[in-house]
Amino acid sequence: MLTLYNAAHSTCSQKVRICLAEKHLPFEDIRLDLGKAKEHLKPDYLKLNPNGVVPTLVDDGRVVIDSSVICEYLEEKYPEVRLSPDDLVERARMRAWMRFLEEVPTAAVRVPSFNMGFLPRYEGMDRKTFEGVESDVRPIRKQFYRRMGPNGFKKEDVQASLEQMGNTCARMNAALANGPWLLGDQFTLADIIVAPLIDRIADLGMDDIWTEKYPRVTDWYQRIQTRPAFQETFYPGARMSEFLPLQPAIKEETVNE
Ligand SMILES: N[C@@H](CCC(=O)N[C@@H](CS)C(=O)NCC(=O)O)C(=O)O
Repeated sequence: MLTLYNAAHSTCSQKVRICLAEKHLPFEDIRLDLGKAKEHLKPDYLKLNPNGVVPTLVDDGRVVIDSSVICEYLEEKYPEVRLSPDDLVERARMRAWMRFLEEVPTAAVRVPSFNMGFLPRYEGMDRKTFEGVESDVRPIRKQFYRRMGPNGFKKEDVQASLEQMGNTCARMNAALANGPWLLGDQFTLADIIVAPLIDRIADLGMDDIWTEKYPRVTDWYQRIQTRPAFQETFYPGARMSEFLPLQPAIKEETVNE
């Protein structure tokens, strides 16, 4: 029996939902409110996931956290549908993609997402109140929230994030020369981990990062959207733009004080 604590629009949750759907694994879908209710920061949830983030998987009463780790766990525990290469060097290549995707674009995509979608929640809040109710309560995201502050990330932070997304697309475009997937013929966890990030950038209306320069990324994105697992994951309400009015990524007047 699998239970997934997750949030509809969370890119990390979407990574795991794609993986579960690709493997045709049914699961109990517990959707947390990360907004007003902050259900991911309640004591009972923190017992499962002390990082205070989603997703968390519970498999027969045993807890697994961290989206990429959960995907690798599912791959090992439920190998009937294979999402990683048999060849060990190729598997290492897939893992190198996964680490890169966690370190670079997963972190980068948060910056425009917060500025464009979540910032209005803090409108009118002074820094002290913001730190009391928003940054200081988050086990692993205090500094991220403090850096953002109630007025959003600075222009340079947004620009740096978009540059990192551009670099990711350049790497994808190069790898996809041997496509259709990042590792060649086989659809793997690497494709799964990057999919929600590319989808988020498209949802934010920033797909011009790849449309002109990296045509193989456009083709890959079209291809992955035709997979039933993708359709299942991105159900109505799973995209930020569906429930948040999007603001410009860069507010010229942002002083971040
Ligand atoms: N490394 C973690 C990161 C998870 C994460 O950052 N989740 C976000 C949603 S995508 C979250 O729960 N954010 C809560 C918050 O900002 O308070 C993973 O991959 O599972």
